[in-house]
Amino acid sequence: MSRLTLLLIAPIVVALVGLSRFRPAGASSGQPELVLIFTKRDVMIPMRDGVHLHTEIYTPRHEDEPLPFLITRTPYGLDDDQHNFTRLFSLYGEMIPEGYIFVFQDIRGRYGSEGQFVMNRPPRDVRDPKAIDEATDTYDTVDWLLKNIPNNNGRAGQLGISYGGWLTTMALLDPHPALKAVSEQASPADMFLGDDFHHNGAFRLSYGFEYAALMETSKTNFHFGFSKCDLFDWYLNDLGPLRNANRLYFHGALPTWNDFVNHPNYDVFWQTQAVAPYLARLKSVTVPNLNVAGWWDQEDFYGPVLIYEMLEKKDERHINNLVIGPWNHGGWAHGTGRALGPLDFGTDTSQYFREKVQAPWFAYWLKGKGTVPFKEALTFETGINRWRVDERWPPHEHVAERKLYFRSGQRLSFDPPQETNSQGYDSYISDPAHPVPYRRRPIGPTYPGGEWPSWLLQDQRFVYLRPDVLAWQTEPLKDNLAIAGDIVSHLFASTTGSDSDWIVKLIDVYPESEPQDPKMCGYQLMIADEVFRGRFRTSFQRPEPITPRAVVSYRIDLHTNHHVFLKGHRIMVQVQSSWFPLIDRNPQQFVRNIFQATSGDYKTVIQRVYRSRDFASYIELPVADE
Ligand code: PG9
Repeated sequence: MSRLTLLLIAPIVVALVGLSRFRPAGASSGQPELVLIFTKRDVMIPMRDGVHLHTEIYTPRHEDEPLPFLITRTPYGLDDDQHNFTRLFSLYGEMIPEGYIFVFQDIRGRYGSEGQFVMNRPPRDVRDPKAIDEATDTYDTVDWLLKNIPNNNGRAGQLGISYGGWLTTMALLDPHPALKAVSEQASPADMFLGDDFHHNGAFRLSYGFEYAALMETSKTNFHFGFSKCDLFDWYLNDLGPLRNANRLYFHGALPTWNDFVNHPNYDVFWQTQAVAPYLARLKSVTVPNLNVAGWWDQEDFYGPVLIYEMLEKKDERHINNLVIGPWNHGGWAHGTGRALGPLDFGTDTSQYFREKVQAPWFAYWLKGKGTVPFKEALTFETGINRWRVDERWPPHEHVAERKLYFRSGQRLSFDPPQETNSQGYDSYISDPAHPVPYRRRPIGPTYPGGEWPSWLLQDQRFVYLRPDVLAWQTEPLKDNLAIAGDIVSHLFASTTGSDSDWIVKLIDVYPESEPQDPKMCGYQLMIADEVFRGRFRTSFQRPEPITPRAVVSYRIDLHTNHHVFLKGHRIMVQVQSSWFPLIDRNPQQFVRNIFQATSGDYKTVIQRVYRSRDFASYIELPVADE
C-alpha cells in the first residue's frame, strides 16, 4: 500500500471510532481499513519476575524501511473491535501515515495481563534487583520488542493520557536506552495534593469512590450500580458519612478505598506514590518529553504542569516541552477541539495539536524527520482564542503580579480595602446537610460520559446568590485584561467550627448583551478553581484544628493560566465551603479521621471571609501586556 493510500485512509479510521474509555462497549463499528494497513501479533511478553503482559503489536504491511515502536500502556483494556484490532488506534490516526510499529499493552493485573494490579504502583526500591514497577515493565517490554520484532529502527516512543500518562512518566525514571521520545499527557503527579483523589487534602469523593470501584471490582472496568439518578442525593443520603462506604457497599474489598480510609493525611503512603521526589533525583532530562495539559481538565491538570516544572530544572538540552490547550481531560486526542461546553474557539485546536504538534514531534525524535514543531511552551490563550509560543512557562517578561482585592458591596478592585476588621468581612452559614452542588443537578455518574467531562465550564449562575456562596466582581472592564502565569488566592477567613473547606473560583463574567452568541449573555465561566481543607493549613502530614473564630490566612494555589478577560467582561470570585459530591463534606469540627466520622460529627457553622485593611483577601493575578 502506498503512503498516499495511507494518508487517505487514516482520517477515515479516526472518524469511525471514538475514545474507548468513555464509550460503552460495542457502540462503535469496526475499523476494517486498519486490517489492510497492519498485520497484528498478539503476544505475552515476559517480565523479569516471570509475569507476562498481554501486548498487541501492529506492523505496517507494506513498509521496507526499519520503523520505530510507538508504545501505549493502559489499565483500561485494549477494546478490540470485531476484527480484533484495538480501538485505541482512534487516538493516533494522524500518526498512522508516518509509519510506526504500534504497540498496545495491558499493564500488570489488568485485562489480559498476568500479575497483580496496584493503583499507581510506587516506584521500586532500586537496591532490590528483583523488584519491579511500571518503569521495569516498560523497560522489559522495550527490550523484548527490540529483540523479537524484525525491521525495527532501534528506537521507541511512548505516550499516554492520564493513567497512561502516568505510566509514561514512570518510564522516565529508568528509561531503556532505546526510549527516544515520550509524551506524558495529563499524568497525575500527586494524589493527595492536586490530582484525581484529593486536592490540598480534600477528598474527591465521587471520583475516588467511582474510580476505586471501576478498577478494583474486577480485572476489567466496572461501573458501580447507583440506585438513584441524582448522585448528589445518593452520596448525601444513601452513602452519608464516608464510614458507610465499607459498611454498606465495598465491605473492605477495594484496596484503594481502604488506602483512602487508612491514610487520611499526607503520610509515607502518599509521599512514596508522588512523582516529584523521584523526578528530583534525576540528574538530567535525557528523553525528550512533550507534556500535555488542558485548561479545563476535570481530572489531572496539576500533574502535567508539575512534571513539566520539575523536569525543567534539569533540562539542559531544552527537550522538555509543554503544550496546554483549551481542553478537558484527554480532549486533545479526539474530535476537532473547535468547541468545549458553551465555548467556540474558532479553530480546530485538537486537530491542530495532533497534526501539527504531536505527529511531527514524534516523527522528529523517532525518525529524524522535519524539525521540532515549536520551542519550549505552546499555550492556547483563551478568551482571545489564539496559540502562543513562549520561551519559558510561566513567562516572566511583560508580566506583573497584581492584587485584586475583595471589597465591600460584592466588589473586586485593584485598590485595597480600608475597613476595620469588625466591619470588613462577608459571612455565610455552611450547613453540611445542605451542601453546595459542584455542578447542576441531577448529577450523573462520572463514567461513562454525561456532564462530567465538561462540568468545569458550566455557568456558575446555578449557585450564584445562594446564601452560602459569596461573590465579588469588578466593574465591566474598560480594556482587555490578559493573564499569563500563576494565579494565587490569599484568603483571610474564620469559622465558628474547628475545621473547614474553602473553595475559591475565578470567573469570567460575560456582558449582559452578547448578540453574536445569546447563550453567553451574562455567562459565568470558571477560569480557575481550587479547594483547600483547613485542617492542613500548616502541614499536610499533621492536620490541626482551627481555633474557632480566629482569622486564619490561607494561600490557595489557583494554578497556571493563559486567558484574556475581554473588554466589557467582569472578573468575579466566588467562595464557598462545600462542593458536593466532588469533595466530601467537611464535618466542620475537627475529627481525627474524616473517613471514620459519624453523622453526629457534621456541624453547621458560620463562615467569615475578611476584606479589611489588616485582613485584605485578594487574588494575585499575573497580568500580561497584550
Ligand atoms: N484520571 C484517571 C486516573 C489516572 C491515574 C490514576 C487514577 C485515575 C485517568 O483518566 O486515567
